[in-house]
Amino acid sequence: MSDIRVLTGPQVAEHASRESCWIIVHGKVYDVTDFLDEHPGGSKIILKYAGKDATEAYEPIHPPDAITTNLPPQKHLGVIDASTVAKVVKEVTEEEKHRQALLDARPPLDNIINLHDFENVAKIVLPEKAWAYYSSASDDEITIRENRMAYQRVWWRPRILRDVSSVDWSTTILGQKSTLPVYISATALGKLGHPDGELCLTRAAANHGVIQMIATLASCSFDDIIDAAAPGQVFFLQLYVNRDREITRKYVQHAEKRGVKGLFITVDAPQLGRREKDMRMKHVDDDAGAEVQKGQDGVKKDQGVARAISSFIDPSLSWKDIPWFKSITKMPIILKGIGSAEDAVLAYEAGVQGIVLSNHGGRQLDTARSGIEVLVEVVTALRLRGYFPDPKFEIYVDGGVRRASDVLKAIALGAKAVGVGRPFLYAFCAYGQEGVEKAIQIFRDEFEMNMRLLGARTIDEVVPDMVDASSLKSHFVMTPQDNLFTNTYQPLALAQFRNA
Ligand code: PPY
Repeated sequence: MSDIRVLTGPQVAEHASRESCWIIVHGKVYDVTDFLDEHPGGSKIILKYAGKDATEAYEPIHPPDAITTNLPPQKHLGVIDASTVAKVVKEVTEEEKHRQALLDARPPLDNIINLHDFENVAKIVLPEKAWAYYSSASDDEITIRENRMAYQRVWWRPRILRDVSSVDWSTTILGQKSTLPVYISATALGKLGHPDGELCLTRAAANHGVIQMIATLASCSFDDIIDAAAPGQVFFLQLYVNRDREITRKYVQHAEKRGVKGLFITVDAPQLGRREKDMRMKHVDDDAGAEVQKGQDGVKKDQGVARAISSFIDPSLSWKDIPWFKSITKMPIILKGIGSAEDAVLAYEAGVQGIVLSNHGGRQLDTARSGIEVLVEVVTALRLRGYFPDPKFEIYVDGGVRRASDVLKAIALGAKAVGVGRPFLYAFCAYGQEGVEKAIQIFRDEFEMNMRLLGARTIDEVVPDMVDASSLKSHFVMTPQDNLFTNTYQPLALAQFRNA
């Protein structure tokens, strides 16, 4: 190992310009000069750290191995002699002090009794930019709100006198045991909201037999998450398909080798939706925030967001690629982001093992319908062709789920399980691992109550006759207002005048 070059702080500091730009990340020195214009977050943010240690800015936003996989080996210059780098005494900003005070004043976890409570605490304690990135949805945010409302257009037809002294809501998902008919869906950039990031999910899931879907764009590296797993803990992987299929092949095969039990390929994001809350944040402070969504220099910001994102996700992905995925992995393949019966039929005929009826938490195509509404037409179309029910093809739904009763409605209508993303994310942003455990406990309590009141002792007894979904397609029916949701929902803002 004697050929590892050791560099000093002053040596790195000499390369602090666009012409020659070195940065330090996790104790290693990289020459990123040629990468400046390729960086999905734009060159400006890298130049801010030119000649310096960028670890703190890098960490919440990138998986630890992002830099090593993106830069050719000759740009890995060596390690830094830590004694030669001046210790940066981090100034605690007023905003940070205020945030700390808010964190200290959080409601005790015992007072958290539903999933909306987590969202409300997260909204208050998260750094503004993290909240903007997590909570934002596309365009007018119609779909994110519809996701919630759609569940309220499905009404119960309960059964009585069925001896519900014992009820069991455990199930299997892709043949894997799960204590809940719910899996933790992928959300990105967990360290923006909590220093331990997605590991909070991993540890909580381990303690409660819940399956975690690991996001391609998690802040924690895939291996850090798997290394933290309990023996036998089950994971799925959410995949953004890279333009460079070799990178994708290696990533998928590595995941399979490490025991991942299902590959959820995201198919609804050939380009990232325009999320205005997140975009506005960049205009408030151009040098911070969810870097992944920033424009390249010289590119109009609203264009730049999408362009930057499209730079690593392959928009040419098509049905023709499915056989290739089947050839590189034996993991079950699930298409995540189906929004119509036509595509559900194509997915079945393509021989994948499942689909997620999802609109990406309202973050992609605005006014796309909710997963629960799409479920009804999908089941009808599949049944017509003799494709449903089929134990080898599972249907999942995600988006807007805040109650066990939402989950049970999806199951009654034909879903095998339901994905829950933001509520678990908000739970760990607000309370770390303990928050996630509490969220799981809340689900358990709600499942117990709802199944008893519904007259269903097992998940198999949650059947279509138990729901009246006749209003689901009527987007204008009146329902009582959902105050918890409405009170946590933050309306979109308009552009502000300077100095206003
Ligand atoms: C999302 O933000 O909706 C994602 O799916 C994650 C993401 C993050 C950054 C770039 C592309 C996708």
